[in-house]
Amino acid sequence: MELIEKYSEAIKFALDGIYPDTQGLAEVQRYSLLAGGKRIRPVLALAFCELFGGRAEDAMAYACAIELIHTASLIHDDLPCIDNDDLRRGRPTSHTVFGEAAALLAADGMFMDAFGLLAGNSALSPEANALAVAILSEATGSRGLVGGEYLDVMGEGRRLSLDELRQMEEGKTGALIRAAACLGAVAAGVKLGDGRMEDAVTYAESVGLAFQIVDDILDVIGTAEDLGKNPGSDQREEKCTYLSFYTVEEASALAEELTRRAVDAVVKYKGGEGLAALAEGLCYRRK
Ligand code: GRG
Repeated sequence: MELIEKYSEAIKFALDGIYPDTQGLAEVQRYSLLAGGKRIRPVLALAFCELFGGRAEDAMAYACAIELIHTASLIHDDLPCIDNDDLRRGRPTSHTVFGEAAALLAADGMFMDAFGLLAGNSALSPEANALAVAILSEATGSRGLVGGEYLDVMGEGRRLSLDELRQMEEGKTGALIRAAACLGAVAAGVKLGDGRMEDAVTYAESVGLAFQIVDDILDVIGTAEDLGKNPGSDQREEKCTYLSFYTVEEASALAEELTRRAVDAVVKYKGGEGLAALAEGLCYRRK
């Protein structure tokens, strides 16, 4: 996954500068934000910006904003009132180290700081920043990440239909991946309705769904060492996943088909092979 290698140092450097203090609330935020993770969402933002002729550094504030929201959502997800997990990104979860109140507030701060980064991106126009805020707000709020998570929590122990599962996953996982690609396009000056935006959306929706299917598979066949979190949580929490509808083989074939769709959306662009390889790498990942 060369694209991850290409951008990860610059992303790490930029994330490191967001909370420069090493004490108090900033210490709690840095603990999770700098714990690693694959950085797929910020990589997508930077890569789509470059694919469409923009400069990656102009999209960096957008890329960091998405990673802030993603990390905040993981902190909340691990809390006792939601998934009650004690391992994340290969480390004890935030609330097990700092306590529930500190973890909750650290994530709340990151959630709001993300929008400040978007609105204050001096590399881009106020119009681009306003569009970025609208896109990320939609992806994060009640019709996106938070709405999907609500359906997930409420669906525990209940058999969902395939449509309900798709709706939940589109919010929980797909929305932020889609927003990452769209914000990269916005940073390159691409407007809504432009064919390039549609290709970014096709790529991201296909990758997002394939990503979640593979996530469900890894939760069954992966190891804590590879994943950096405890596998088997879906079964423990009686969650409905794609493996409630498909065998591992069928689910893998579906993820491969979606990946082909994603590849088709970007290979027609000069430089699109990096994003194509990323889609394939994510489909065959082990963590
Ligand atoms: C506070 C913004 C905010 C949201 C609260 C708790 C919640 C609502 C949402 C949680 C949604 C959730 C846990 C979705 C899971 C998405 C997913 C597949 C995560 C794993 O992503 P990776 O593999 O993780 O990219 P790394 O660690 O590599 O970044």
